[in-house]
Amino acid sequence: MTPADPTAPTVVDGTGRSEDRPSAKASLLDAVADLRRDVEATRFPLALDDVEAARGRQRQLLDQLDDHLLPRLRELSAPAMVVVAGSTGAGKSTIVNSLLGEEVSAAGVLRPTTRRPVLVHHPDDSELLADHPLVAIVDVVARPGVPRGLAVIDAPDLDSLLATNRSTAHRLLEAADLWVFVTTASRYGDALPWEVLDRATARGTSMAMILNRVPDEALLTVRSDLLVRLRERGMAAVPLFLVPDAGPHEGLLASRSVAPILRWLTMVAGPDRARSVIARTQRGSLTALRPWVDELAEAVQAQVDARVALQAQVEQAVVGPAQRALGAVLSGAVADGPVRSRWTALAGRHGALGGGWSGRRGQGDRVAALTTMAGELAQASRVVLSAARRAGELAVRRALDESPTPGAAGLRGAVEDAAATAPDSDAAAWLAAAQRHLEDLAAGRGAATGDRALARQATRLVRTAGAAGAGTLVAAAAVGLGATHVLLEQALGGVGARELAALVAQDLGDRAHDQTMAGAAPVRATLASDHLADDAASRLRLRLAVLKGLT
Ligand SMILES: Nc1nc2c(ncn2[C@@H]2O[C@H](COP(=O)(O)OP(=O)(O)OP(=O)(O)O)[C@@H](O)[C@H]2O)c(=O)[nH]1
Ligand SMILES: [Mg+2]
Repeated sequence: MTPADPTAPTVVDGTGRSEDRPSAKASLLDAVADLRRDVEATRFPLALDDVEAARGRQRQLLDQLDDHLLPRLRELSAPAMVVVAGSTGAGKSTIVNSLLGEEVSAAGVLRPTTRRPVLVHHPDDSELLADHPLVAIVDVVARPGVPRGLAVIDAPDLDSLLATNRSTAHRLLEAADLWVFVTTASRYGDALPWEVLDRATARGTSMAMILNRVPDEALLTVRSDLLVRLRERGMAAVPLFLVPDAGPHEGLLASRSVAPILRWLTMVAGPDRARSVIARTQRGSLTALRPWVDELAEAVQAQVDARVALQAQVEQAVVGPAQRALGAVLSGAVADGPVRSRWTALAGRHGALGGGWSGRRGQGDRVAALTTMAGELAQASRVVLSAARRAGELAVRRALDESPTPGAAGLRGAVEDAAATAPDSDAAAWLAAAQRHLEDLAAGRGAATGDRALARQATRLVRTAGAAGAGTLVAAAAVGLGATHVLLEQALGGVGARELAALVAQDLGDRAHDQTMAGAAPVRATLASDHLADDAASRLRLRLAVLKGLT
């Protein structure tokens, strides 16, 4: 490879591939390719006001990178893209045909109104164009009448009633190395031409203006008026071509009408000129896309800021309810109601648990009764855990409803979609944990490690009531069923019973607390997106800084 020089003339070998093709500095190509990847990967998870605009900017940026900058950096020797654009009926197709001296439409590629763009190039440039992404959306025609080094594109109307025409035309402009804007004597005062020209200026794109269908008598006035307007907009250097009105006619314009345009294009196509047009537009677009990337980065930052606010609001919203859920468990909410009345029935004089606790007689009945109690406890704790979960969800929903932060409403869906399913398994897990705590005690593990007497007492309790039954007793005592606590004290002593019950109560309280906190889980999951991370905008900003350093 020879040193990259974007203005160096191209030497093309017999295959049409250049031996000595100027290549963009690899680092610039890499930087633009990196930028493109990060622009494409950018997402806006929160429904903020500016999201649609930002997505539009993102698409525009990608079009510009894909259709113009990247192909240009990869293939500096590809022909300069000359896009002929303007309003419908301005005479774009007529002018392109007249420049070629033949109706490209005669080949059947043009309709009365251009919908599919036509790209005409010199046959020798075919290979250099083959990989260009625009080839997919245009009809490609090779004609020796086109100066080498140029590809002239007849675009659909820019301000079309047809959305597809509009978007194609704008996409072509993003891809262009040179804009040729065609308007008419009667329409050049419209807003469109000037908006488009301003855009080209802002992007640093090379351009020319063709004023078509100028009546002879108006020629002088129109010319001076236009020159004044161009000068006022800092566009004095824009080449201006006036094409006289041909009157009612079909087909091509007289060749002398378009001769100045053809001369100019041929000049522009000269190797040095074409390269400098290309290089100028490329510099322009590299500079012009900076504010776009900035805009995207800012939109990402707005998402991050909203995420920070929403996260704080949602987390704040569940703290109180979670604390209350814990408090409710510790103050005996699970023991109230069915659990207590069932115990009263079972432990009453005629109940299975009524005839003392440890005798051999009636042991089967006692185990069955404890199983029934376990069922009641599971049911009651499930109810409390579900309520805790719902309280969390409700608090989150309310926080979102009342939130002044944009994007809050869009998160409601996440809360509504989540089904409160967890408490079932959590209730069973808690009962299992109660049994495990007791078994730990019996095995000499846990808080009272080393208390041999307590371990023996616990072992005896497990043997008497069965592991599950003893666990149930512990769970019942833990949720505040006083009578069971008395039994537990008889079995383990005052301190042992209190500590074990407190441990198991805290376990359930923690589960209730966590259930409430889990009410915020769906929102938390949405907000945990990488696209909302603190440094989400910094990637784009970094790409921008690298690009600034290279241009
Ligand atoms: N009277 C008159 N008609 C012209 C002149 N130049 C072009 N036309 C006619 O204007 C009509 C529109 O011209 P086109 O070349 O199809 O216009 P266009 O800009 O390509 O239009 P779209 O493809 O719809 O965007 C055609 O019927 C042309 O023959 C002119 O100088 N005088
Ligand atoms: Mg047309």
